[in-house]
Amino acid sequence: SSAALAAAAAAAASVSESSGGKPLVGIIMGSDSDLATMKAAAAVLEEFGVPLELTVVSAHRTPERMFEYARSAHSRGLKAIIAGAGGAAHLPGMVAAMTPLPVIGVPVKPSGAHLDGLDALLSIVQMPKGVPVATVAIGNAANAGLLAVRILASADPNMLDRMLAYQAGMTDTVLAKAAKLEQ
Ligand code: RP5
Repeated sequence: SSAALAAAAAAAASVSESSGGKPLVGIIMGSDSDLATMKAAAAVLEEFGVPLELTVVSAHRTPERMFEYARSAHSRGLKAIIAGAGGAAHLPGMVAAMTPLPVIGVPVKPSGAHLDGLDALLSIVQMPKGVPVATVAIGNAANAGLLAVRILASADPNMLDRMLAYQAGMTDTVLAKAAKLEQ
């Protein structure tokens, strides 16, 4: 709902404020109905302390807003854009066409969709040579968040340390489970 989206956007803004920084990652989605999927990307960024912004930008319903968003993103200080959409999911590709920033596409499976998100996946992943979109699995917005963190980590030693700690934590969790199974 739009109330949920407003709450999520406000939470994103407060993360940015509390870290004293302008947003480094922009999360956009074609519809507020995508929020249930896309909030996982915001949760990852919040966990890593990455200032973010989050809003709805629709390629088909608000094309001029998409143009403005994509054109201004790099000069506003964003370092990466995560774009999610379902169905004929043109948002990530169109945004990638209008920004020099890395764009991560999230194929969203809208509820009640007939094609299970495969339409969105193919719309996002089949970009022509020259206009890349890093595409994650259908619905896997968490991985989009993690990829954005890795992009930031390539130029930020603190973020690199956090990613190393996250990976070590994952390894420990799996090893602990394996040890339990072996008992
Ligand atoms: C896409 O159509 C959106 O990204 C969403 O996944 C899907 C359905 O949107 P709504 O009709 O729920 O607004 O553009």
